[in-house]
Amino acid sequence: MARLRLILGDQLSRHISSLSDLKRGDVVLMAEVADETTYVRHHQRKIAFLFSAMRHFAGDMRQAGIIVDYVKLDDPDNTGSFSGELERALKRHVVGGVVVTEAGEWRVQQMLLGWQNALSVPVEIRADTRFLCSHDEFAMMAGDATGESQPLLMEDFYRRMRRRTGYLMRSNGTPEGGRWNFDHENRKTLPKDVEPPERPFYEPDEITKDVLALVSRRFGNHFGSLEDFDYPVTRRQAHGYLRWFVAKALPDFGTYQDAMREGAPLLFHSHLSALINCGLLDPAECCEAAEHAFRQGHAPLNAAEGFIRQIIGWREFVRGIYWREMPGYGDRNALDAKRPLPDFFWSGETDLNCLRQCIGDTRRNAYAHHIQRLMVLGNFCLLGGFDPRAVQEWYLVVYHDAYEWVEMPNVVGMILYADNGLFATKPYVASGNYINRMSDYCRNCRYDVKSRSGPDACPFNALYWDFVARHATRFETNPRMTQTLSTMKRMDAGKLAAMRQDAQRFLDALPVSGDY
Ligand code: FAD
Ligand code: DLZ
Ligand code: SF4
Repeated sequence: MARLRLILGDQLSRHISSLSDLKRGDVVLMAEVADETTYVRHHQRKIAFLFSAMRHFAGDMRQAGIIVDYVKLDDPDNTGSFSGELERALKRHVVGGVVVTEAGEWRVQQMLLGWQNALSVPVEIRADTRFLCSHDEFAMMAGDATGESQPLLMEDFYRRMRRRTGYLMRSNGTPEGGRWNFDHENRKTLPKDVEPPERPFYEPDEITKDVLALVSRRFGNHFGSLEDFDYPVTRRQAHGYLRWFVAKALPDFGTYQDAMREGAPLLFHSHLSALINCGLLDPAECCEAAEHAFRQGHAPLNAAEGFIRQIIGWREFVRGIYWREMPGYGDRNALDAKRPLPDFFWSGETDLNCLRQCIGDTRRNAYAHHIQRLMVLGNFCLLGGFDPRAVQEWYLVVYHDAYEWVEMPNVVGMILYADNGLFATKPYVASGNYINRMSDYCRNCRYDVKSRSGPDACPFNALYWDFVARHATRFETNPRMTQTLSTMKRMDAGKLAAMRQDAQRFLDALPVSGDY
């Protein structure tokens, strides 16, 4: 008997497990539902991207002769939820069961798990084989089955994944270039005369224009803008963008991976995360393309290795952490951080130029690259002691690639140390000096990055030493913090106290209304 195949908005792949044995007569169900657009008030661009990608994906399937039942957001009978839409669809179609691939987010997975009891048909939930490491394999690596939990180190996980996938491995089982990791070569500042390559853009077609009008009408009061929307929305465009990245940006991706420049939000980054996360690109094909470029001599090893590490290392690793630690991971708050998020995270109106630039890029593009997210925005959130729940919500709202499975570990574990160092071996904190070294932001800032106290001093400096002093006892036994702590101990007590007062004054003066 025919079955109903449910495809969620981040499962836009013809190779997804729920479609693997699609038969004649089966119906593919897709639905734009209000609940998913508002459980957090996503950036307008994220909703537009995903709806357009969903509509194009449905169109491509129909062209291939597949029966697709697609429910639009403004369909008058739309119930607004996955459960409601599934129930309605089961009344429209005579089917013997439902097939769905497991959800990316714990919240939605709980919904899926409840359907078997709630509905009158069998519901088969399949593993998401688009990830390279299964839940069981991750649990095994983490020693969960034996009860001998190991410290979770990304580097160990990554090496295992390299061996298993064979990416950038030599035939004798050793890594290409004799080293696993070329990170030390990937921290160069961007010379003035190096220009990032011009990006291809994808003119909105009629489907995208309809979606942009819908989003503007329904979600025009959400964060961000829709102006100049030109991101890929089809499988063909996404694949073209991957090919462009590998040919034009990958060669310098590694070298300038940590650099930041005002007015250049993408630099040599791939800008592929949203396409990978929604299924239009497969993580394995991205790695294979990068490896191929290296083997053909079109990209250096530090670039190919750096890119592949982000995908088979960090991306798979944080997903493993998420499912291992849920539920409850989002409630962690090891450093007892309580401050509400300042208004400028939404408005972008702040005198701190680095934050203004990164928030501005985020508003315009629903994108900021990793170092902006980690070492400017994340660093500020950790130094300022902002409430982890508020920070999680912000990151989930503002980025077009944001889904809880990837956002949460990056926020809770990587930037906020709220999980007490489950996988971050030290808190990622830095003073203004780091931002000055890796960017040109400080040149156009009203604050003086070299100054440590007083009204014109860069706030990151006072915040940094205030953070170190505030948590000195906790980090005393952390060998990676020894040098920082001994520098603090050698500091003039009066100067440290003045910086700490400046930090307090700065934080207390931040406007907070909670509106966005
Ligand atoms: P590139 O720099 O070109 O990297 C290549 C790919 O590697 C990315 O497309 C992505 O798939 C993967 N990747 C790189 N770093 C990570 C990482 N730390 N975790 C997972 N995957 C990674 N990424 C998301 O996809 N969604 C999120 O919601 C998200 N939230 C983040 C929140 C914080 C606080 C931080 C510090 C990082 C977050 N990241 C998130 C990871 C990373 O910043 C983005 O994946 C990256 O900036 C996307 O841009 P890109 O495609 O140009 O990446
Ligand atoms: C992010 C998102 C949004 C904004 N809207 C929809 C939607 O209307 N329909 C849909 O199927 N998916 C949407 N998504 C993606 C889902 O939130 C995502 O599939 C789940 O979070 C995965 O667990
Ligand atoms: Fe940011 Fe400080 Fe530099 Fe200004 S001076 S851009 S606040 S790091």
